[in-house]
This record gives sequence, C-alpha cells and structure tokens, in this order.
Amino acid sequence: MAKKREIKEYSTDPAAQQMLIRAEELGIGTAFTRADNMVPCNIGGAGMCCKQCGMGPCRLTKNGEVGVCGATLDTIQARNLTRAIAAGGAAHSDHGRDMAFLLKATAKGEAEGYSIRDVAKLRMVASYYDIKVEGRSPEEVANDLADLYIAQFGQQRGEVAPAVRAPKKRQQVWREQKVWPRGVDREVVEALHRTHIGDDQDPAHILNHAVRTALADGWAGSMIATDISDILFGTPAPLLGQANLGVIKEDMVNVVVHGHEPSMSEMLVAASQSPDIIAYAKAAGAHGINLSGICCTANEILMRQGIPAAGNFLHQELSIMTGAVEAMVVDVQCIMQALVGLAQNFHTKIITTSPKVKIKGATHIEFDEQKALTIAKEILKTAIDNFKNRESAKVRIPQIKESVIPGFSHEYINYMLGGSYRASFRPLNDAIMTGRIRGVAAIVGCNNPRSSQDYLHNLVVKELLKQDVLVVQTGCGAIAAGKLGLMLGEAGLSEVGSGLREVCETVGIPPVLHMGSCVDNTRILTVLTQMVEEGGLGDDIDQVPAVGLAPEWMSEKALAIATYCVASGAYVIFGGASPVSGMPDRVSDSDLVLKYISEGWEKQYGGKLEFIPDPQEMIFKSLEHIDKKRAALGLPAWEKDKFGRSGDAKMNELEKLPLAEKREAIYGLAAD
Ligand code: NFS
Repeated sequence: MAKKREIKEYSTDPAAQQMLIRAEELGIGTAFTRADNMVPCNIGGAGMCCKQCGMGPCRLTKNGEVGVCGATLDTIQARNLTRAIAAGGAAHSDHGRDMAFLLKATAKGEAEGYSIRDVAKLRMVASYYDIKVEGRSPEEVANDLADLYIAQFGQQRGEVAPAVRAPKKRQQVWREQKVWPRGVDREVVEALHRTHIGDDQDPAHILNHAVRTALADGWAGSMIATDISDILFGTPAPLLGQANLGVIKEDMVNVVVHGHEPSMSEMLVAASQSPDIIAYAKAAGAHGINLSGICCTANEILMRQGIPAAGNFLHQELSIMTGAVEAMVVDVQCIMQALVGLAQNFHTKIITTSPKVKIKGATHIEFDEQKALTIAKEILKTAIDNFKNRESAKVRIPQIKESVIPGFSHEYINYMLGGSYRASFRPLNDAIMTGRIRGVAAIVGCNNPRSSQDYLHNLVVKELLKQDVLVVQTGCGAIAAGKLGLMLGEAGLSEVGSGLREVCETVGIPPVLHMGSCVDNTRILTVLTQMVEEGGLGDDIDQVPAVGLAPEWMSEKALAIATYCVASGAYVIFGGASPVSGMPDRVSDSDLVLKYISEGWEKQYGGKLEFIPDPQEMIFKSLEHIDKKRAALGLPAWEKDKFGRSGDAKMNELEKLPLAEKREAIYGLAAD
C-alpha cells in the first residue's frame, strides 16, 4: 500500500519544501509524490527477475528455482548488473565521444564559436601519449589528440590509451585480471552480447567483463570527456558561484540549462552575454537574461563560468514550479519525461537539443556544433519571446540560495598546495601521514526521491568532516553540499575536526572540495594516482586511506562509476537499495552476487562495493576502512583533537593575550 510522506520527509532543502507546498496547492504531482504512489517491485528490485528473452520474464523467488532456460539466480543477477553498468558507461562514454568530435571540429576550424582555451592542458594531455607538441600550433596538437581519442571508442584490440595514467601497480592488476579495456564500444557491445540469452553463464566471469566495461568508462570515455572539456572550456579553478532556486530572478528572462554536455551549455553562456541578446531581452521588457543550471550541466558551467546552479536532480521539476522559467533547455541524461506535462501548468517551454533525445510535446531545436553560436542565440530568443506569456500571479521563487566556491580540479589542488613553482601533492600526503587529515572521502552521485533529498548526502558529509576526513564531491552530491553552504572557505569550518580545520585554514580551502560533474569523477582517479605517485601512501590506490560514497544513488551511470572505482582499488559504499540484494531471508544464496562484488572484488582489486542503507553504518564503515588503511601503511592512528594548535585557531587565541605576552608568543620578543 502506497504511503504518502510529509513534505519535510521529501526534502531537507527549505527551498524544495516551499516548492513542494506549492505543488500541493496546485495539485501537481512530482517525482516525490510519484515515488510514494509507485511501490517498487521487490523481485526486480532485488535483481531476481530476468527479462532478457521472450520465454520470461522469469521471477526466481524460491530456493533452487531457475529460469525457463535454466539460468540460476546468481547468473541472472550478474547479467542485470552488468547490463546496468554497460548502459551507464555508454552514457558517459558517448558524451566523451561527442567531446572528441568537437575537439576535432574545433582543431579544423569547423566549430562556430569554440576555441582551444587551455593550451597548457592540451599540451600536458598530448604529452601522455607522446604526441609531439614542440613547434606545433595548438590546432595541430588538438587534431592529433582528437584522432587518438576518437580511436579509443572503436579500437578493437590492445589497450585503451588513457589508462596508462593509472599507477604502475594498478596497471599490472588489470593485466593480470585481463580487464584492461580494448576499446570503449567493444566492451559495451560485448557486455550486451555476453548477457544475451544463452551466453556467458558463470556469474564471476560475467562480472569480470562488467569490470572491463566500467574501466572503459572511467579510464577512457569519461576521462576523455573531462580532458577535452578542460581543453576547450578551461580547466576549472576556484571562483564564486551560487546555488539553489533563489538564483532564479523575477525581473529577468530565466533559462534553466539541464543535462550533461558542456558543448551546448557553454555556448548558451556565451550567447547570453552577447549584446544583441541582452538588448533583445530588454526589448521584451525584462532586465536581462539569467542562466542557471540543473544536474551536471549546472556543475560544468558553475565551475568554469560561475553561472549559478538552480539545483540538483530533484530540483528540475521544482525550478519550473517557480513559474518564472521561460525555457528549460535540455540535452542528454537525467531529464525526467514528466517535465513536459509539468511545464504545461506554466508558460515554460521545454527545449530539447540533442539528436539523441526528444521528448514528446517538447520543442526541438537541434544543436549543431558547426552553427553552435547561431543556434544558441535562436534558443535564447525563443525563451525571450516566451517572457510575455509569464503569468505573474503564478510566480513563487523561494528566496533561498547559498554561495559556493567550486572549481577544484586536480591541477588546481596541485597548484594550491605548492604554488606555481612547487606544485605538489606533498602537503596533502604529509597531512594524511601525520594524521591532521584522517583520510579522504569522495561523496558523489544522485538524488533519489525514495530518500529525503540531500539528507543522506549532507549527514554523511558533516559527520566525516568532524572526523578530520577531507571531502571531495561531484555531481548532484556536490550541489547538495553547496546548497547547504559547506563549500565556502570559512562557512563550513566551524563544524570541522581540528586537524582538518588547521589544514584548510593554512592552505585556504573549504573542507569540501567541489571537483565537478559526474564525468569528472575521473579527476578523483587522477588525484588518487598523484597521491600514490607523490609517495608515503603506498604504491597503489587501494592503499590510500580513502573511500567513495554515493548515499542517494539512482542512475546506471552511478553503478558504472562505482565499479570502475572498485576496480581502481577503492572501497565504495552506496546508500539505498542494492540492485542485486536478493532476498536472503527467503531464498538462501540469493546474495551470492552481492557477496562477490564485495569480498570477491576485494580479493581481485583491493576495492569493494557495498550497499548500506543506514547512514550511521555508512559513516562507521568509512572510518573503519580509513583507519585500517592507515594502520596497514604504518601511519599513526588518528587521534581526535591532537592537532589544531596552529593556524588561525592558535592566532586567535594568542590575539587575546596581553600585549607583552603576545609579543613573546608570536614574535619571540622578550618582555621589556
Ligand atoms: Ni550523475 Fe549527473 Fe545527478 Fe546522478 Fe544524474 S545529474 S551524471 S547521474 S542525478 S549525480
């Protein structure tokens, strides 16, 4: 029986709560209420349903039961999980492919409005693959790099190139386990082939290919996407931005950009700043044009351009509910079909732009990189023309927003720790080795309306910060922390453990570092690799005191990310329900796959994937793992309040002393 939750159970975000009250007033359904009405299928949810052929679907709910073809439960679960990972990896990687084509077109001067903004990054990336950079123009280098990257998708044999950036020991593990991806498309196709009726029927063997497919995502498709986004749009560095629905402005034409690929959103940003578009908006009676983002597109333009984020995944419907959005422009991924129906209650136009994504009832203005700026202007003019249709009586914008400082690329972290001439991860490693920083947690991933929006994300973040764990974030998790004000230098520090606070104060960083979109989880792989290479924290990623968490996961992409992180050596904890939980209370051995991706993968890769719904247990297991890794490295056990006697805290204390004592303590000057 469906249970209707209270509004405060839907979301911990006060802006979201205001909009959900508004939705109730208007009688409009949202993902939150649909989640109440749609009780999830407990058989499919546990991975116990096979619908791979027309003899089924087969639901295996009794001991020893098999499908019509004889497939056992663990084979079915392995197939289901592998297909999800393949779909998630395909989504990221197809984004990477389009970026590679865009780089090629830009190098050849065929992409209107795009240029190579970060030549230093281009040269650095090219040098990983021995592409000649000396004496060549950026376009020549970019052309070669684009060719090499495009080839990673269709490569049939050998090893995908970007994975050579992993620690040497990790590369050996992949070779021994025979999971080094050959080519991105090949692994995805083979995942679909192997999981077809009557193919691979050894669960461990199927899951090994899931690993290879996920690695093709993390160490190729997604890594390519991140590299090229930085090359074309600039490697992120900290800047000031804002997050939450309060960024929507009543007196402006509001355009919300939602989806994933920066190729389109960056061009909309450029178009929105052009004088002719601003004049067009003013002529329509608005004060100007105001762009904001949802989901990973929000992260892309927030961290590079400071364009505000209207919110994360569950804010997509709520932003339209403000009644002040002239157009929501979408490209690919995480776009709810419900948007079109919802928008009909207001004047908002839903504009699809990708040749891959159309939604019935939406306006389709197809994006084409050869005429990108022209099309971006056309999209914005469509939004401006819609301004006159806004009904002011329907406008309710929650006046809630927070400042955020995003943009912590691995290049910037490196620079920030050592300056231009001594850029290095040494200070970070040293802080971990002394115990000022206990370990690192990457807290990433989606919102899921089955749990209270942002609750798990922010609870886990805040508790780990108290324990001196440095937090890095991407995706919708990053926006959750941003909305709460945890991504500002001073704002979060009052709640941070004394050792971590000391490091943050000394270096001048927030305790929660925004590292970008979900595709940018590859930046975390790079950081971990650089920490290993810096020395003192072991010789492979699985030895670093670090964990990855996705407390509110829901997408197949999240499963692909989890798997490539595990295969890179990380302990990954997901909140919510496991897609392969089985029903161990009713069907013995229905958790074989669940155990395999934890204990089995740990033996092979040193990393493991676990699903832990209880946040306190999530936190406990994270700390236990970090401490275990510290002990294995021979590092001192973490001690609460051992540090924190230097930095701002000490100076503040000294400031309170009488002048003579202060002179002595600070400057070593003897009292007169
Ligand atoms: Ni990631 Fe980004 Fe958000 Fe989840 Fe969707 S936007 S790619 S999948 S919901 S974090």
